[in-house]
Amino acid sequence: MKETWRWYGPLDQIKLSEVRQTGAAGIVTALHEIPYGEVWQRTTIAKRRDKIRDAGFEWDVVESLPLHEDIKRGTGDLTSLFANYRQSMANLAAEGVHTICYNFMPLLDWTRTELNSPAANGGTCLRFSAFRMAAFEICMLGRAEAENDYPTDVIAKACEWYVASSEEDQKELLNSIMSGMPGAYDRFDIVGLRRALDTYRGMDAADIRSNYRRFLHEVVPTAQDLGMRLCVHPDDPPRDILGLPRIVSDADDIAWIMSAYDAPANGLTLCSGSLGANPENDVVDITHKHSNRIHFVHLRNVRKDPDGSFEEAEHLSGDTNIPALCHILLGEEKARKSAGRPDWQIPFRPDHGHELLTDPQKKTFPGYPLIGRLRGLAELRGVLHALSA
Ligand code: DNO
Repeated sequence: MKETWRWYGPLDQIKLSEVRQTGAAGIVTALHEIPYGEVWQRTTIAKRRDKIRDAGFEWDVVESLPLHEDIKRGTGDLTSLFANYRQSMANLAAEGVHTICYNFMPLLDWTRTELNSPAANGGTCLRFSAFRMAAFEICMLGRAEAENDYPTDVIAKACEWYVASSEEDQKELLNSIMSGMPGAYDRFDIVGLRRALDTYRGMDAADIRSNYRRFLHEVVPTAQDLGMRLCVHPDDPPRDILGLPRIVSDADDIAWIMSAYDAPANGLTLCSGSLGANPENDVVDITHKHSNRIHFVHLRNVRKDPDGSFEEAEHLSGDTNIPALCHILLGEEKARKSAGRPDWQIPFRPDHGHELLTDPQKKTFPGYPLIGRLRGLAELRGVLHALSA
């Protein structure tokens, strides 16, 4: 498997020369500065690619070519949005980038309630606490229906927290929940978030699914023609959030997506951490079932609590059997290679990492410190070496 590293471009505090020292061979990045829905122009793509090449890497994966919210909502000038998406894909392909990760999460990308939760050996990790999320939804946002989404003991704890919280605590919680959106994306305040949620009012999973099916039918044929691989990232956490239906959360969802447009270009980003946060998900089984459609992999682990909370564990501890996933993926690579596919190698990246040692001194994006990820990469490299021997 090809070792890659997520780099946020010129915004990133971690320089490509530092990434070199991790031993990673490829880069995962995006043109974060371009507003959602606009075309990624060839010259801009080429300039970023050349910067990556000059540092000794290939730009292996785009993460993400984001979807404008209108596509998920099924509103607005969809004809132009689909045309722009196809044009961006064509421009990327023309500049030699062929794998595109994206997600179909309404409004928010990944969601955590704490960005600096203490980890067992020192250092900190990202955490999702059910009661903090409940406190946010019920007490801060005032979303009435949220009371139906949590058990009473979680709601009681949420209210306790809220009553004891300072303005600073509430600000920090809002900031943590909004942090899954690096780059030039929208950050909502409470009023803005209420307004944004209203734009989805009345929509259910079936509506979002039909918008997703339309998107796939609009773009996958072009991806096929261009020899590109699209790969959807699972919802994180893999469940409805803020009353917004999420449709890329479990085995049934993924099976639905793969059959909604049955072609190799309609693929999956296997994110072990996202899928692993749902106790119903057997990540090893999902990997096994869809290995021929996995075009990109995020390796990460989570430790779950019974109430739906979870924390990001070290890469090789936690609830998911990462070596078992690696074993399946190495087998899949072998099968692709013997079928003579030039693109047999599957790029993966150590997804997230704890903040360790001097990491806090660099103001990196939450979940993306240098040393914590380097530790994860080194451990995963060891597993892959051992399994390939
Ligand atoms: C979090 C990431 C996600 C991912 C997007 C893909 O760290 O895994 O933000 O990049 O959901 O579109």
